[in-house]
Amino acid sequence: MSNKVHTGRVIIRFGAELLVENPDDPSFPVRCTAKRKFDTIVCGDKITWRHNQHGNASVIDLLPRKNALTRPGYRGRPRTIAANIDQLVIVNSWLPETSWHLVDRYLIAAQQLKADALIIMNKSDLAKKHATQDDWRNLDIYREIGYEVLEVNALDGQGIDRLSTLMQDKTSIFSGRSGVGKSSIANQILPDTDITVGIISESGEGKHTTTTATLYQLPTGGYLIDSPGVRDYALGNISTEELSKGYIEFAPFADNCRFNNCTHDHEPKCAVREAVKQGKISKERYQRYIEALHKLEEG
Ligand SMILES: Nc1nc2c(ncn2[C@@H]2O[C@H](COP(=O)(O)OP(=O)(O)OP(=O)(O)O)[C@@H](O)[C@H]2O)c(=O)[nH]1
Ligand SMILES: [Mg+2]
Ligand SMILES: [Zn+2]
Repeated sequence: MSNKVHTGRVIIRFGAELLVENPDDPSFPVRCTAKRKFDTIVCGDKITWRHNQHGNASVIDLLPRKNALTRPGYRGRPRTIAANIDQLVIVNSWLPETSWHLVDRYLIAAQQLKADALIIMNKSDLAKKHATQDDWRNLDIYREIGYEVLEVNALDGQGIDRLSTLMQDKTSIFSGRSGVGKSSIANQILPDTDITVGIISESGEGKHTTTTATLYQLPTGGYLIDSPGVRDYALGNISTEELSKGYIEFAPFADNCRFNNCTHDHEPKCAVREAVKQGKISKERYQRYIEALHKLEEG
């Protein structure tokens, strides 16, 4: 075995073992063992590695990250899910129903990661039965403030071409609740891949089928990371400033607030609140922002 140093991205991590891209033979990723000091390496990381005398491979180094998506884990400790993300694909469905708070939280996360964000409404075949006026209104609000909202059907392929185009040459991570169809959509985008898909219960709840974030190379260039479904995506440790920056439609008004550290809550002469009054910012989004702000302030 040559002693050459290779560079590759981490496909999946299980314990001390990593499956890593092999530039010499892309269809055969290599298994690498990682020392304790590399415990922080996650799916999507770029690393250097080499074959060793025993026929296996080991990690030499972790290369600098652009960013990393973390989730509050058990006991409140943040858990890193994946690294080097260009685009957060927020996957929702009509059943299980969508939490707009959760969508907002992912948009805040995207802003923090300096990543693009894309909102997917999957299971369009179930819209007739499950969609409410409120749901359509919320989707329109996201469109109005500049996000792309895609209606998708992972069973018949509706919306998949557009999604593929938007994913080209980027690393996109699929995030959202369990059972919304992240892996089903990934299967549509990756025709040669067969990711396990789960069932949902009568009540619409997913069964947490995907358990580990996994990186897939896209035939058209770029990468897709399929990730495990979340129950809730708490905000974690962010400042009130970071929170308000996640509501991108506030930005054009926030400069005109009387106080430059205005939280747009009860401060006098708040230009954001004024914009809400005048219908220039949606009441729904503002209301969710205030709820999130109070939650943050409670600690
Ligand atoms: N009716 C309908 N069902 C769908 C659609 N897309 C996915 N499903 C079904 O939804 C269920 C859950 O799909 P998955 O792809 O496993 O969902 P997931 O988001 O990956 O779930 P986790 O891995 O648990 O996070 C499966 O039974 C799919 O067949 C769709 O467009 N329409
Ligand atoms: Mg899945
Ligand atoms: Zn303000």
